[in-house]
Amino acid sequence: MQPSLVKLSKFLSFVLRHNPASIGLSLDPAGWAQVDELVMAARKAGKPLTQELLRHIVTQNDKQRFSLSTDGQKIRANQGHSLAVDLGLEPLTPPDALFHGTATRFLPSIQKEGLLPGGRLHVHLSPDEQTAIKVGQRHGKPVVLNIQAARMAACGYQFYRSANGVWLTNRVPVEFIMFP
Ligand code: HQG
Repeated sequence: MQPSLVKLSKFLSFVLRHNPASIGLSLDPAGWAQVDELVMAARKAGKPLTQELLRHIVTQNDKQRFSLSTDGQKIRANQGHSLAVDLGLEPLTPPDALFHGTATRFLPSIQKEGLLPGGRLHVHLSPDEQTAIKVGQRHGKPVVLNIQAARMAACGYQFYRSANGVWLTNRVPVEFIMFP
């Protein structure tokens, strides 16, 4: 994607996951914004967004971060929220293992507390190690933790999978984490 579109995509992530009020927008309880309202609010905030660009970003996004409603009138982020939205995801049985990419500097704290959602609603887990490495690199020297997801599920922890394939859970206690 062109750099200018990546910039707009990051702006959309910020607005739709964290701060719609920053451009005077509101989301419904399921996290949806009206496409026409979003485009108008973004333009008022000085962003060169159009409906056409927005639809291009949704379809071309490398991680499929956004969904349009079936009628195409609404848009929401698929995951990553700090706002308390209810995406309506059904609990799902996870695979035996999932992966969490983080940075080595967080390990001492994770070894004490397990994985916590921090600023977001969920802890994010990847289905494969390659993706987890990329996620970890965003924070520093990457390290991949192996999460015993099936064992967690057997102990009553719930898992969800976002529309773009990210596994979500509320927290991961340290006894379910295999450190490298
Ligand atoms: C760490 C991206 C200390 C955790 C990605 C992570 C993902 C702890 C950081 C999505 C901790 C939070 C989310 C503890 C967790 N002590 N550190 N007890 N528990 N951490 O960005 O998972 O490109 O909020 O390991 O692909 O890195 O934006 O979460 O390093 O799916 O679409 O605290 O964001 O997606 O960082 O990334 P983040 P994340 P997008």
